[in-house]
Amino acid sequence: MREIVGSLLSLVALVLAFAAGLVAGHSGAPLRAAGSDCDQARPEWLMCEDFEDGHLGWRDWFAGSPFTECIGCRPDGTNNPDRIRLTDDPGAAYSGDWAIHMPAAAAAGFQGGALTYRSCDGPKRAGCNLVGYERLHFRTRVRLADDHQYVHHFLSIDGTKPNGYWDADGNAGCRPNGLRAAGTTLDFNLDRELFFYTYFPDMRCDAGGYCSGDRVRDICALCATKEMPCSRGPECCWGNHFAPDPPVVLPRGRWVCLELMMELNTPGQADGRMAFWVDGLKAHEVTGMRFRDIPELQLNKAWLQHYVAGGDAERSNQVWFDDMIVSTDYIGCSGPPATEAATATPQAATPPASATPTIPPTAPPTVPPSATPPPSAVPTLEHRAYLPKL
Ligand SMILES: [Ca+2]
Repeated sequence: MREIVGSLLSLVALVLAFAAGLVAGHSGAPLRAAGSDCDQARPEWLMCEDFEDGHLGWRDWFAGSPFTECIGCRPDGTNNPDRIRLTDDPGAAYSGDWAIHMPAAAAAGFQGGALTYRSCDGPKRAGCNLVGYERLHFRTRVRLADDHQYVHHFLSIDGTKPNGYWDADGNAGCRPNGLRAAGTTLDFNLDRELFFYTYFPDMRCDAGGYCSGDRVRDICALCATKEMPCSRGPECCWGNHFAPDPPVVLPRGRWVCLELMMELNTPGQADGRMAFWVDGLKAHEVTGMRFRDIPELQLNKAWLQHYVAGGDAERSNQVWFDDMIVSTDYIGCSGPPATEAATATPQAATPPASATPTIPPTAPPTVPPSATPPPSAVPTLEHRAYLPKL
């Protein structure tokens, strides 16, 4: 009897403690939203942002966030809500209540926005010294509006030397020299077919034609100031495309789990890689890349970007992001930790035209019981249907 009474008392104490914890949670720091991937962070994750502190307002949220720069924000640190905003509109978030919304509104000339993560050595700040990595994975939940048509540039992984914070920026037109910066961007075209848009030392560049006269002179002059002179003669370099065949389409109107990976090569060898996954299915992998010639050039930046410049579009192209993660290993979409190898089935990497990519048996992209995403976010046969576009 005493034991039973003791057990009952323990139970009562447990209930009271639990209730007290809930009250403390509500009166103190805000409780994290149920279902966020950030609640189950893994050791290899460098950052995880679920935007659930959005109720703090832009400035305070940004100060506490892992991001160092914002495109679509004003010099005083506030956001232009016509370009980038935190939202708790009903149904707008994948996890919890909050997400980031880039409305590309008419009042902003239909321009998009971006948030930059850098792996700072110490507290985050623009211009910090950087910790570099040989391989980075960048995963986000993304939802394009039903009528989304266009983005100029989308999600990027980049890298520099530890003290070269800005060296990965503003290099458009220049052939990388393997010493200064490396990176890749996951873009999609007007049919929403995904592809890597990549600069690398052995890339194909344009010469002659439009790339003549003042234009190429200006480009080569700019590149020379960035230690990337046109040493192979006058040329204009734009990211080379690496696309899966058949194409893989980024759906509109629902949340998609999108992950990209970049792995640097061993200096002196062409063994670099890049890959991307859609809803946990490997959609494309590129191997044999030479991105760099020195070990000091490493990866240190992930760019949550929906870049639409002024004059690019004549209508809004809206996008929402939630649950962004940067990791040194494969992230996946949910559930128990998976390994990249588990998903890297040859069939999924380079599907023959008639094949339907299959969900790897060892890493099912299922939703954990604690998460309650909208039903449309659960991979179904409908997802497979868009993968092999005929
Ligand atoms: Ca969220």
